[in-house]
Amino acid sequence: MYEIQDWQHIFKLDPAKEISDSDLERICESGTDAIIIGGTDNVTLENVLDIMSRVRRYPVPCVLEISNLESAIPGFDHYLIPSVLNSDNVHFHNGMLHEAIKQMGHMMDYDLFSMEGYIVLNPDSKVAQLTDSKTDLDKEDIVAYAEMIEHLYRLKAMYIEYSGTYGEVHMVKAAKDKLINTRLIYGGGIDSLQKAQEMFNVADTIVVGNVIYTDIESALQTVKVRG
Ligand code: 1GP
Repeated sequence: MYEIQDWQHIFKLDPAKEISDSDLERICESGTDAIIIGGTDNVTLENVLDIMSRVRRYPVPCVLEISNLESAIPGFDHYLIPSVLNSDNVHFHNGMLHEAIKQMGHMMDYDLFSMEGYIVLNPDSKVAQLTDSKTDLDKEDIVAYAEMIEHLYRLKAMYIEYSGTYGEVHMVKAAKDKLINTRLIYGGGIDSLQKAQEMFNVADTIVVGNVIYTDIESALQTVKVRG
């Protein structure tokens, strides 16, 4: 249940954004496989704790995608650690993780953590700007990252992140074609069942974020991709 391998559809909630109790209930009871709590800006201990305790009212798995050390708190079913492989800044490859293990390694249950090999592709996204990601990649670049993640890093997941914009299907497919054991997660700009289906035809898991806050009905429609 808490394993990435089992997830087809995920809703990602941004702790810095407001969501009503009734919308949250609909999201948590939608039949999605998991709720990821994660964001780029203004992610604090207080807002992560708040959204975690609200999601906890429902039986859906609740997972933290770690954005900073301050907000990495106990109580989640699982923890995802993004390693942004196309960032020019080593902090976003393993620097934050190194610091986390120095501070908290003695009490970490490593079975609860999975690393994601992140490739950030929307140059205008906050995450690309924060992480100094090199986003002008072509198909060969993506294929090389997929092979690196699958065969050398051997990570459970490769995450193609177009946060805020709908991505290029052929880029996602190029990565997927190289993956065997590593799961391909796609996120970015899914705001309809049609886009959800198109990306789900290529990726193993789709992540739906922003549309939760702009058009909850369309967000809920996307869960229909689940088999
Ligand atoms: C963001 O990949 C997720 O980290 C989802 O993207 O917010 O654009 O849906 P959107």
